Amino acid sequence: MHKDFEEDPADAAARVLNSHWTGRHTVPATGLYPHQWSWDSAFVAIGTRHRAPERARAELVTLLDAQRADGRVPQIVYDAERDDDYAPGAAFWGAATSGLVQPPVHAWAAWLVHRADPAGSAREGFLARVYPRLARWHGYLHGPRAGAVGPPVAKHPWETGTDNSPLWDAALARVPPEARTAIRRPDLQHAGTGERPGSRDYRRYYRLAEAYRDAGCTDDVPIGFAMVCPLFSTLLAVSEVALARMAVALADGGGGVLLPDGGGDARAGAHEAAGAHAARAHEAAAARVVAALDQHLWDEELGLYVALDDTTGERVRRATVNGLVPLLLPGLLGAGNSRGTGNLPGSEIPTRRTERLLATLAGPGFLGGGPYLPSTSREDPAFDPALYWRGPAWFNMSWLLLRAVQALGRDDLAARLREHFDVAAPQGFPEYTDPDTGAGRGTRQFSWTAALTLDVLLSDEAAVLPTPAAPPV
Ligand code: 9WN
Repeated sequence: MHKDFEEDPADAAARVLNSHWTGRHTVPATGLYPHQWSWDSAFVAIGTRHRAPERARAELVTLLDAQRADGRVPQIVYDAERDDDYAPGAAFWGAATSGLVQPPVHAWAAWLVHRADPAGSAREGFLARVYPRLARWHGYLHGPRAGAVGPPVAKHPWETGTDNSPLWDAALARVPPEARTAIRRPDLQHAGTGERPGSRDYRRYYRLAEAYRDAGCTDDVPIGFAMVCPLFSTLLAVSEVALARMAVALADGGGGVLLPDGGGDARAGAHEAAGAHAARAHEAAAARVVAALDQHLWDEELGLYVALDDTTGERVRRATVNGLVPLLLPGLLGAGNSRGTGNLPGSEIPTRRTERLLATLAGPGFLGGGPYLPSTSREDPAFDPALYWRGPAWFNMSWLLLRAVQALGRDDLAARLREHFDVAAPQGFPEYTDPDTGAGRGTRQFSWTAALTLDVLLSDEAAVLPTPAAPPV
């Protein structure tokens, strides 16, 4: 008998993404997650840009088409035909989209998508279409969602993207495990019970979601859960700098979005000034987030960033991968911001902590304790190698840290993080893996696993936010 020949991993990844493309967006997984998810679409676009940049642009535009009037970009855009296949669905929210949000990785993704095909992007007016909407999205986060110390709060564990991380345990324990909605668990048909949050967690998730929905999804009524997360804040800072890059590119290209009556050579100087002005505002917003993160979320003993409970004012001293993601910030310091100084204002502070964070990443809780990067430190009492965000290695986290250490020139750590992607294709692109054995867990054919594998295979850019090599088209 002849052995099947192996498919090229990039082709295998593309096949997953092609089969999940609905014509407007990519579902994270056909069974478990049959709608469009917010941050999944950003990661998907980052991978898709290499093979189908027009589809990567469409992915982000579809998501932004679902933006709510107050600027929020919804956690889920529901497919009406599949409303029974995932819970809670559109019927729960009484709307076509979830009232919650997810981490703001979108502007960063949009900039990478633009850079992959500047000519196609210019032809479609991609930046001009997405920039104002992304700026309004960030405006929502800096406005109604601002926590007491500045950076936005997550009002539900689902908003953090890392749903059952131990970072949320104490705050969630204050939520009564009683919901009015009858809870269905279609998710358990697609993943093992030992790999998904338990029913007590779910009762609390629903209780919180009901409270938020019943308050009209406004942010003036406290619902008892408001957390500042180092992962969420870092992605916002990176995305703000991406908006700064976009503002400059738009100004150079005519600036129609930046000035109401844009276009025309006579106004070129005004466009440039408007671009530089907008870019400075985005960089200042990023710097404020970074400074607050550094002042309020750093944990000297754990050697990483932790979460802050906005309700009690207390830091949540748990070691998770979320607290290592700020390693992306020093990589933003490269030359090329709008001031041309090579410094994001105020960002000397995290640079001081870079070595310590790198040591924690390489230490026994994370890469020093086993081959793959766990979502929760191996030294945390809640560590469980099979349970969702309490230990398993997730590919988006390996990717974020890979890009961070590459930008810092740490090839040794980059090589370690890249190994995670070697086990993706042979196992059918699992949602996450055991951090010790690499065995696949959760659902299979998971879109962001495929997309980020593709990105790692096809791009080795050692910059968190590449700047235009040539003037933008
Ligand atoms: C709730 C879709 C999403 C990801 C999240 C991941 C998981 C949903 C769930 O799946 O969350 O949003 O039902 O568990 O935690 O990060 O966006 O892939």
